[in-house]
Amino acid sequence: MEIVPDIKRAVERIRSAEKITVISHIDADGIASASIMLQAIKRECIPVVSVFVRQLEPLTIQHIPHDNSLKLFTDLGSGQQNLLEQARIPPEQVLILDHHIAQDPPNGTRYFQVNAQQYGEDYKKCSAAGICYLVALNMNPNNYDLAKLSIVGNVGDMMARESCRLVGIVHWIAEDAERKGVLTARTCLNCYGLSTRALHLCLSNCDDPVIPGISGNPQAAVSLLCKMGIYADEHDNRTFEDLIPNEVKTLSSQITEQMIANGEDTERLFSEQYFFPDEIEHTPLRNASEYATMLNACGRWAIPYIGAAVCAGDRGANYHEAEHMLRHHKSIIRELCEYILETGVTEHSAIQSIHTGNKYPDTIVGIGAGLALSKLNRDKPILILSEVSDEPEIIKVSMRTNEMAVRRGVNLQEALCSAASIFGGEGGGHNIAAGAYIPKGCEDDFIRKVNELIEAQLTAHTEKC
Ligand SMILES: [Mn+2]
Repeated sequence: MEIVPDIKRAVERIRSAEKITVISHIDADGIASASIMLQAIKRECIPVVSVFVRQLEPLTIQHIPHDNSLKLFTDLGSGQQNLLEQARIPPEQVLILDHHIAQDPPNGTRYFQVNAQQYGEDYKKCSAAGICYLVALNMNPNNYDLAKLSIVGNVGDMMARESCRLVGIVHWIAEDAERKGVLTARTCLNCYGLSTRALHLCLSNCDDPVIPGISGNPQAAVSLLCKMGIYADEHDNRTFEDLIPNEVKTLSSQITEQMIANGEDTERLFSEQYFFPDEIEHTPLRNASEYATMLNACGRWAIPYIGAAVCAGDRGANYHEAEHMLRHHKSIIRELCEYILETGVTEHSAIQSIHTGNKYPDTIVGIGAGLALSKLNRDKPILILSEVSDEPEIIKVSMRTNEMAVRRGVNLQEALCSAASIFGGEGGGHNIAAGAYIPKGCEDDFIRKVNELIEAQLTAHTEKC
């Protein structure tokens, strides 16, 4: 399939609309996608309203207005066309910009969608915010400033994770944006918090890859930085972004040497990171990955609109609210991580599991699981069960693993999808991070099944090699 004619058709549909409702998902990619479209549409002077939903399901579909507006679905819709059909939304009132696996509706209604998965290899790692940006750019070349949000959405959806950089069409978007002065791409150590975290915390939190002697040991990181003269003393708290190129070089070669001396692979030690020169230094808006966390914090704590306001340029009240939410988000995740480590996990042959009951919102258990995993047995993927507020009959399952396990054949998305379907639930996600909803009561059998499936994945991979 060709993307250019599809994008042109999407643009026409937007231009000919009298009013538009943008319906989007609440994660960073969803918020970024909606913001790109909202801004591009407002610039065309077409009236537009925005609706955010946690998931498109029979209940949330009621939030979509019954009017003649164009329903523009971003970062969702492709997989829920059955619901659109059921709600009798006419196809001429629908436009879907998505990258999730599409499912045809049972009665064969043809909804028009630009879905990244339809256009071959270059678009495989392109999130909804990537597709939305291509549409916006086609509406008006002056929309190039929205490339920033497109990169935030893609990074938020982990599109840069596997290759330690964005790839395909999204890498082109980043290069083009760099030429236009919207962003700066820099090769950095593959850590999180490059703009806001003290460098020693950045390094000691690094778990992909694990840096021998440094990961999990902030004090050792301080000593190393002092020894190298990058920190003036042990109370220093410069960030990675504060370093001058020469310091980056020295630090990089020092850590590389340390990895090699310990027989560790250095392949994932560096990654391309995307900085936004127009944002204030030392704020989370300064690079794509921290910006995405801020949007995720807003979405997961039920204030996606605040995130969208920040995307639209608000640096006043809404930004302060988002900052507050980000701090809250991080502290609850830290608490959850400690809870997991203190309570301890149950080890199975191929995975480890824990049930957090109703102690933490199901929207963040996955993130906490990922963080806890770096301090647990890294060889075994972690599976966390949690109750879902307002849905007493449903259990949320979150799983996390690391690149190492993925290379050994682990695919969490496959395991959760097939296990969930056995128990009448539903799963989704990526090979490295996935989730599922299952009916309450089958938890133990479900864990046993997932363990079996992961074991089989590892065996199949060993036999292939
Ligand atoms: Mn997405």
